[in-house]
Amino acid sequence: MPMYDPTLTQHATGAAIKTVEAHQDPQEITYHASWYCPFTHRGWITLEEKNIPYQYREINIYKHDENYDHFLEINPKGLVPALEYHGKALGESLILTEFLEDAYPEAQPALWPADAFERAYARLWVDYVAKSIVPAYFRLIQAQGEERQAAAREEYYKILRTFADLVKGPYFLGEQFSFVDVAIAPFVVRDTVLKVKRGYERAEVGEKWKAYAETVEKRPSVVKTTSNIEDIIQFYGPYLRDEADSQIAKATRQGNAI
Ligand SMILES: N[C@@H](CCC(=O)N[C@@H](CS)C(=O)NCC(=O)O)C(=O)O
Repeated sequence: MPMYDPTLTQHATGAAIKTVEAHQDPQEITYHASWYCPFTHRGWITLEEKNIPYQYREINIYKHDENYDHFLEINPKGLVPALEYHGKALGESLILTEFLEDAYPEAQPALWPADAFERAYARLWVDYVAKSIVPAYFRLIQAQGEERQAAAREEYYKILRTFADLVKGPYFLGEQFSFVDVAIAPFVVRDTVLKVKRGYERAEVGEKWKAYAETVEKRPSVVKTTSNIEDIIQFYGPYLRDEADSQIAKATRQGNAI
């Protein structure tokens, strides 16, 4: 079981706590979530964005209780988030967000473009977020020593610039807020961890990135699902010391993705 920090808050804080409180009644969807988790955040943004009814259930993967036992039963991989729908469950944040669009076609806004080519193009960039941006984010968080941190920071800047150059503005695809923005938004709001602890500056990536990041972090669905940044920074403590033993932390150490 991953390392547990007993002083860490066990529930959402800040704006996100109100959203949790507003979603306690049973619904067709139960969202098994952890307040600090960037992958959880993607599905949560999607649910809020599309105004789909859901029950939020906090899963503490560090301290097992009844919620956790049920979660593990329906989702044996044990990674949050999991989405429970009519007694069946889906894991993997990017897959369950797609499911929401397919299962609730009437729920607006649509997060995939209607045009087939545009949709494939959006998928390419969701894939880039998952395979290039997210691993580089964790490499920078877990990098130890100034030299390695500087190298990881430069690498992260470079990877973000490739993405930022293609931002049409205000969102990645232009006027439409899409799954590309959903995929990256949790890592945009969590870049304060890098700013405070790793010397990262948005402006170093470029002005276009800075403007995009400021737009994404102000999106109401993102604001409503984000806890206080001090709590998020505290959550990353073991990662910042490279002591975390979660699957993603281990994969990062071994140079793999999960
Ligand atoms: N690829 C997964 C990653 C999910 C993930 O790594 N979740 C973390 C919390 S942020 C987790 O459940 N870790 C538990 C563990 O590693 O044992 C997704 O996109 O949903």
